[in-house]
Amino acid sequence: MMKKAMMIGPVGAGKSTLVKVLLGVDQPVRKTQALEFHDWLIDTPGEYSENPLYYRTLMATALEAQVLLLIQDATRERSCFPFGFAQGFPMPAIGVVTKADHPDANVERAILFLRESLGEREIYVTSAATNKGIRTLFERLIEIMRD
Ligand SMILES: Nc1nc2c(ncn2[C@@H]2O[C@H](COP(=O)(O)OP(=O)(O)OP(=O)(O)O)[C@@H](O)[C@H]2O)c(=O)[nH]1
Ligand SMILES: [Mg+2]
Repeated sequence: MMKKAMMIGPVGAGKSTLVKVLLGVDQPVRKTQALEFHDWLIDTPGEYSENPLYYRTLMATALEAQVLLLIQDATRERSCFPFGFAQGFPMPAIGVVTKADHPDANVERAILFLRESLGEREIYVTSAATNKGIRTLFERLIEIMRD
């Protein structure tokens, strides 16, 4: 079975955009309405991370993944994950800051938010608009999924 990485994060955080750049797909993104399996990436609707009613579904789907990507939008003024959220999952998680290119981006703040839910795990700072950090993240994911 092919190993997979799963996107977790609030509505509009840039999960689907990140899926597209990681897969090299050139298509406009739409709001994600349901779980979507794209090759080695699992995309989730932001509502699944925002509403605890969906946590059970999120957990069940996560069992199909080898690694979780906790997505934090650099322009967002709060975290959407509860404290220690990543520790509640049995597989490793890494943090990804999105929209680092944005004029309202605050990357340091985004990293602090991720630290609350992720602890000391690795964090990658990215922009799908400029491709910043995308290659490094891609290579790291390939490495994790090869193990
Ligand atoms: N400036 C900038 N905008 C981005 C970036 N990544 C995503 N966006 C924009 O953010 C908006 C939301 O992106 P999506 O990828 O649809 O977000 P999502 O997390 O999949 O949202 P849901 O499907 O609702 O959960 C879109 O307008 C994207 O163009 C980025 O790196 N930089
Ligand atoms: Mg989406």
